[in-house]
Amino acid sequence: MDAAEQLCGPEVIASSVYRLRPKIPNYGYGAVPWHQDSSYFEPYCDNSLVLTAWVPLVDSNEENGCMWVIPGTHRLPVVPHQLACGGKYLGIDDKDLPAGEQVCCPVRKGGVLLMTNRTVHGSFANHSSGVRWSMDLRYQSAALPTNAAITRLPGEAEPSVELGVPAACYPPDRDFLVRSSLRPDEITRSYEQFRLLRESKTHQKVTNRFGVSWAAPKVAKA
Ligand SMILES: O=C(O)CCC(=O)C(=O)O
Repeated sequence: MDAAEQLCGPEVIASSVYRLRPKIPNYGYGAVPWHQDSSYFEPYCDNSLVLTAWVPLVDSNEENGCMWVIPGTHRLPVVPHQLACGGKYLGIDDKDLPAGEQVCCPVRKGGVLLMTNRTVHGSFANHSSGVRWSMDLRYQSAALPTNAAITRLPGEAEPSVELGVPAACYPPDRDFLVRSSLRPDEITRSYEQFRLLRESKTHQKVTNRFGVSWAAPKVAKA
């Protein structure tokens, strides 16, 4: 959180895009293709920082499918993305993949890898015998579009159809305030507050900038 505050500013919003990932050994869908996180977000937020904190819960390495990055790509615009891995993810085709060294980033349990929303990254299959558990958490300034239930202060983005300002950088789910000196009473602190957030989907779609059609999720039959 201290790192997020240094990079995003003192009023820190936790993005609604947070995941807990069990990467199962030798399971095809465990691999995540090269992408920029902004490909999933509103284009309005491309040029602002949405910080990704990737936190492995076990030692991560090349064998169990740790993260890979292409350094310097955070300075590039968002490149074209397509549906990849059987329609489960957005990914960058080889022809659009930015040039640069592809760097494997082993991170020990308890460490964190920080990336921006434009850093090109991916993670590949787990060939070990254990599950590679990780969390990815995202932070942004409260001055960026957010659907967190907070008082807007002067200079902070307000949703506006006319000005093209979206409700949030990722509108389908609820952001929340996690650090603030200006409105500390509005920080989400309790499990109960968090549970209510999880139940209050906004049903607002993200701009489909790559014109993809997501397949309906498959529900396993009992
Ligand atoms: O945890 C992984 O393997 C991939 C996560 C990822 O690509 C992301 O957080 O954007």
